[in-house]
Order: sequence, then structure tokens, then C-alpha cells
Amino acid sequence: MDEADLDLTELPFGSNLTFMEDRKFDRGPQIQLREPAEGPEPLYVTRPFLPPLNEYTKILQGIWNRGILTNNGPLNYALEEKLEQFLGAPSVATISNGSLALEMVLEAAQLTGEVITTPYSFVATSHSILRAGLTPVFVDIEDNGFNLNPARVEEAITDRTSAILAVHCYGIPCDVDALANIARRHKLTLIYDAAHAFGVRLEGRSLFSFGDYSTLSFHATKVFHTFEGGAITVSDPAKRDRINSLRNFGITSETTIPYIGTNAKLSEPSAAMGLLQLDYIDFVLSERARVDRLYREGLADIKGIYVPPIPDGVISNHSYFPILVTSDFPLSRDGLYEHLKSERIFTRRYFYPLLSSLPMYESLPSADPKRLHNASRASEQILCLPIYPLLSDSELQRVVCAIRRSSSHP
Ligand code: T4K
Repeated sequence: MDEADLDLTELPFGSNLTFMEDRKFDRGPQIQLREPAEGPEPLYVTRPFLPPLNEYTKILQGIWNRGILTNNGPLNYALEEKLEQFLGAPSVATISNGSLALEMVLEAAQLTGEVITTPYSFVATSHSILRAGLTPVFVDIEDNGFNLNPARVEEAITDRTSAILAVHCYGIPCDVDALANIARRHKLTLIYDAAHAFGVRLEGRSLFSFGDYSTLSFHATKVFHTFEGGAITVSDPAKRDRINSLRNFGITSETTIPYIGTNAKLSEPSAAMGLLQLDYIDFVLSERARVDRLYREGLADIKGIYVPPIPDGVISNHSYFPILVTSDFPLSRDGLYEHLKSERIFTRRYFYPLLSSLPMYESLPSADPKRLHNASRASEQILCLPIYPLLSDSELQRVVCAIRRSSSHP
């Protein structure tokens, strides 16, 4: 393919990416940028909210004037301050992505041995444990939910356990009281992977007021994004200094480097995007709430499609719209996934396969599927439908109608 043929206004997305073996310029795999022309517009599981470009370029102008592009510049500090206010978190440290935020926390907490975690999450959750030289211990999720079951957590504690790494899956809060109770009694560090939970509130409290640390992802696919990015919130601001140092190679002053840190800083253009996203966050959240509400109305009476309710006391961010395709539905979950794909509706099976079934985990005793019954079932039934700001009512109806048509499948 000649570079002149590439239409850079068309973006490639997720499962539609096809890599080409054009090594003419030895630049590695190239992305084919064109969608097949025929058929309706593709609908993806998410689309990033992008504020007006002129507002972004105005902030970029300041970066150009200052010449400070990264290394904890002024926009980064401003973003941290605003996030502390918005999230109601005692202290927020920005990080270059959600995966490194998890790795930084595991390092900062100086953990050893085993970390109890969920098999039902994105791969970054358990990989961060392995990458920190620790052993993940998987326990099952709740009977009617997607988060760690506190009773199973307590059973899995050994004298090698140093922490619990729980995930607020889809932004639905974990049983924070039960987990706090267990962590306190067993003197364990309690960490929340809150990648999905930006802005979620529980019983009027910020979700970031629970646990010792929480991590966030500001990836392009998230409710709030900085292109790539993330953050760590800490309950005890005294722990913040170590994170500041770890994200900057372990440096504490020009001549003092006491820790083995890495480069996990957020750049100024990313911080600029974050600041601008905050100006629009109410709009973004209200749009997501609209989509959520319309799906619930549209899918309510379809036999075999279960829509998990938003628990009482939770102000949701509607970061995902998960449904369970149960045995009462005429198609299997994968059948529905393929059917929707044939109609150019690209849903996602977040989270399938289970982390515990991946090659680096499957031999762990805790990875035995017989102990992970609820997680296995959820993983077999889950489908996440498109949800994002500005998903139009008619696009949403396209998704609902496609599911409804499949429901009368012979
Ligand atoms: N912990 C949890 C619980 C997580 O869910 C994640 C990330 C992390 C930790 C780690 O955080 P980060 O290190 O990523 O900050 C996506 C995201 O890449 C990942 O951030 C996210 N979780 C995971 C649940 O989903 P993929 O492989 O599904 O992404 P992709 O590229 O297929 O995108 C999905 C759809 O989004 C596409 O079909 C189209 C749309 N899209 C995507 C991008 C990147 C856009 O419209 N524009 C874009 O720029 O993993």
C-alpha cells in the first residue's frame, strides 16, 4: 500500500484492525485504515469523548510557550489538584497508564508473597502482581455480581498473604465494608483496581475514600481519558512521596535515588486533555446515563437477556453496559456476539477468557475452575454493549433491535 492511499481521517478500531505484512519500509506491521465500504456504520463498544479541538489547541499553546512537556509540569499538578476535588480522594498521583499505576502501587506498598485477587478482570490486574514478583491467588466472585466474594477472600488468606487486590468491575463497587474488615483483621494492604470507577459514589461517599490505594485508568476507552494515562489515589498522603519518586525512576532529589523506580509520568499534553475532559465530565456522565436508561427500557422484556441492576446507594458512571446471555436465550453468548458482528455491531466479551485460564496462571492451585464457578459462568455469558456519549437513540435502537431479532432465532 502506498502511503498516499491512506485516508488518515478514517480511524481503525479494535477487532477490525488487520495488520499488513508490508515490510517495504521496515516499519513493523501496518494498520489497514479503511473499513469495507458496504453496510451500516460500524458501532464499537466505546468511543472516546473528544472536546472541541480548538479548546484543546488553546491549552497546547501554553505548553508551546512554556516548553515544559513532561516531568511533572504545571498542567500535571493542576490536574492532580482538580482530580482530588472531583474524585473526593485524599491524594491523587497521575501515572502514564492504569497498568503502571497498579505496578507502582504494588511496589510502593512493599508487598511480599501472595496477593488475593479476582480472575474476572482485564489482564493488567493479575499481570501487575506477577510483574511485581508476587503470586496471585484467585478467588471467586459474588453469586450475583462481578466483584470478589469477601467470604472466599477470607478463606484464601495464608501466612504468605500480604494484600488484597480487588476490582470495582464495570464501576460497580466491591463490598468495601466487608473487605475493609477482613484487611484490618488480617493486617493486609487493601488495593482497589478502580480502572472502571471514575466518579462513582457509594452511599454519598467517594469510592476513592476506601482502601489503602486505588488505581485508575485514563485510557482512551474510559469514561475520563487523557489518551493514555492513569492515577493512583492514596488514603494516607504520607505514602504519596514514595509514589512520586517511583514514577520518576526512584529519584527523590537531584543526587538521591533510593528506590528502583521507573518512568511512569503523565505528559503535559495528556494532562491538558484531562483538564479539558473535566470541563465536560457532567455532560459525559449524563450521556452515559441516557444510554444506560434506554438500553434498560429496550432490553427489559427479552427472555434470556439479564441486565444487572445498579445497586442501591450507588451513583454509577455507566462505564460499561454489561448483559448476561443466559440459557433461556436462543443463541449462545458467542452466537449473539457473532450475529451482532455480522450487523457491524462490535460488542466485547469483557472479561473472557478468565485470567486464571491464561497460560501463565493456569497451573496455580487457585486457578482451578472448580473453585471459580461464578467467575466462569459470568465469563461465558457476558457481553458488553456499545455505550458512550453521543451514541444516538437510533444507533442504540439498532443494537436493541438486532438483539431482539436474535431472540426470535429458531
Ligand atoms: N485494570 C482494569 C480493570 C482495566 O480494565 C484496565 C484496562 C487496566 C487495569 C489497565 O489500564 P490501562 O493500562 O489500559 O490504562 C481496552 C483498553 O485498552 C483497556 O484500557 C481496558 N482496560 C480494557 C477493558 O479495554 P481492548 O483491547 O478491548 O481495546 P480496543 O483497542 O480493542 O478498544 C475497544 C474499542 O474502543 C474499539 O473497538 C474502538 C474503541 N476505541 C479504542 C481506542 C483505543 C476508540 O474508539 N478509540 C480509541 O482510541 O482493551
